[in-house]
Amino acid sequence: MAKTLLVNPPFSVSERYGNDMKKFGGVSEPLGLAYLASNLEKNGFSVQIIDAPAEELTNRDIVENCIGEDVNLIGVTFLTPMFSSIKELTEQIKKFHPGVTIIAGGPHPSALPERTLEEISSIDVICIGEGERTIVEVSEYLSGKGKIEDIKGIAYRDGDCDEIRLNSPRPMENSLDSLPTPARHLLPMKEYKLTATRTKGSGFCPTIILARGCPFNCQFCSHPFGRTFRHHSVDRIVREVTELINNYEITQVNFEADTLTINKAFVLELCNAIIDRKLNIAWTCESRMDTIDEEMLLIMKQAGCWQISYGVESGSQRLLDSIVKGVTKEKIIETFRITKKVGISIRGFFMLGLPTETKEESLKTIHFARKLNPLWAQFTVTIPYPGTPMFEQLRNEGRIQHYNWTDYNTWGGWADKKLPYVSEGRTEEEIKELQKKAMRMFYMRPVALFKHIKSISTLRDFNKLVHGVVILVKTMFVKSKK
Ligand code: B12
Ligand code: SF4
Repeated sequence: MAKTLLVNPPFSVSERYGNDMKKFGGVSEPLGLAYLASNLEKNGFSVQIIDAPAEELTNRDIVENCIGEDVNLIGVTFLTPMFSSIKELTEQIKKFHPGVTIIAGGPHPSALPERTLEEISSIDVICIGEGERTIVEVSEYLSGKGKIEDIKGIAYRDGDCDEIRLNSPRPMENSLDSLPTPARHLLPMKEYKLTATRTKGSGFCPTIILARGCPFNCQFCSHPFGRTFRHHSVDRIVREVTELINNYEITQVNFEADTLTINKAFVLELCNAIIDRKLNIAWTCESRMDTIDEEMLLIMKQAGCWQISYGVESGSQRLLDSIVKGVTKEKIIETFRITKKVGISIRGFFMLGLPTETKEESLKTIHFARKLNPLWAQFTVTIPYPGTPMFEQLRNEGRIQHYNWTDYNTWGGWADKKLPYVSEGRTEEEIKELQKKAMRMFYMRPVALFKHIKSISTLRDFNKLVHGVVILVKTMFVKSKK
């Protein structure tokens, strides 16, 4: 029986964060592939997942050791900075296994389907958007059922004339519960450790996707799951948590959703169910500061939520408005206040180098972060990712400096990547230095250091703190390359 191989390509933590910061990076499960796999299994197809980052495999390992004679379809997933890895991997696959069909999906090829087929000639088909139904239809087509031109949501190379064809779009999945739970049994679950800043203890903290889609308009976001908020039922979520407790003995979990708290009734129902069924699980999530209130925070805390990540983005109201964040600084300050009041720890995300940002505004952002004083602050360099309104605008204005996708990394200051965009009147070196300076200005304060010392409960926490201080001190002496 023909088999499908789904591959998460090699993309190491040091490629993502740079060597110094790699200890803070995590390796998380490729849930997109696990969703595809469970749908293939449900439809009677044989499937295997290779997670190269978790299994520490190189492209060579994959090509030489993982592709059996029975494999007829290989599905690869990728984000923009994984471009070179995917290009090399798929070229090698085609060289050594020419008969295999390669389909690619994920945020980068979904945003640029035709361009990706032009830039990577070894890819045969691109899946645009959600892939659960598409992968099943492509597998059926390869086993002789149906026509490729009828498969919604793909772009492909027409074998006869080598032209690129784009089929009609696939509507987003209406009922998330109709999708089986991700095939975690095909993943090396024990290898996953979420980023050190969002886990307790050992770091083993699987993710469950609660909802998809977001109606807001942040200009830097690519909306891979569209603009309609769709959530799993509370019963299904409780079942998934229970499965993880029973199968992997988890004590903590990360709840992922584009905008979890947008639907208050859903959050209250979920928290009440977690409390009533005594799941006794510590969890983290992300939220928008204008969709949460004290009543929700209180019940979230009671249900086990210990940390929330908020995307603050900027300390300049002018910039918040220009990126269409839709939140005021007053609202941000108030949400931080009530979150701290109920005793939930905060991670704040801040963006540096936004379009038109001045030096003074960058400093304003760093000072705002200090004033808000979350336990963790993450300062990333603005990258206009394909599929975002920001990318479209900067491209149309001719302000994108290069399309070397592998350098599209928000940790470019640490990972030494050539930034694709530098805000007007600023230099690349300055923005990269700024990323490090922001971390120093935030963490090298007695009040921040004291908070971290107080939060130490394991040797891992202690090591994290010592390592953090050492790399920040190092940045005072080693300058970023241009
Ligand atoms: C959680 C998250 C993270 C987590 C963990 C991600 C992980 N598991 O690897 C953390 C915080 C670590 C993270 C880090 C980064 N992230 Co992130 N992240 C997300 C977020 C919020 C959700 C991702 C998720 O869980 N999706 C759920 C699964 C089910 O969806 P999926 O993987 O996309 O798969 C579906 C479809 O895409 C499709 N599909 C995917 N692959 C394939 C393959 C085939 C063959 C087929 C047929 C279909 C298919 O079918 C799947 C099922 O429907 C998204 C935003 C979003 N809503 O997607 C950003 C997002 C994916 N991240 C993004 C980025 C840029 C990054 C970083 C590169 C940032 C950086 N350092 O520069 C890193 C790289 C991380 C890595 N994987 O190595 C961007 C990607 C943009 C782009 N053009 O590439 C997004 C879209 C946010 C944005 N800015 O718009 N991220
Ligand atoms: S709130 Fe989050 S998911 Fe929604 S548009 Fe903004 S960044 Fe994207």
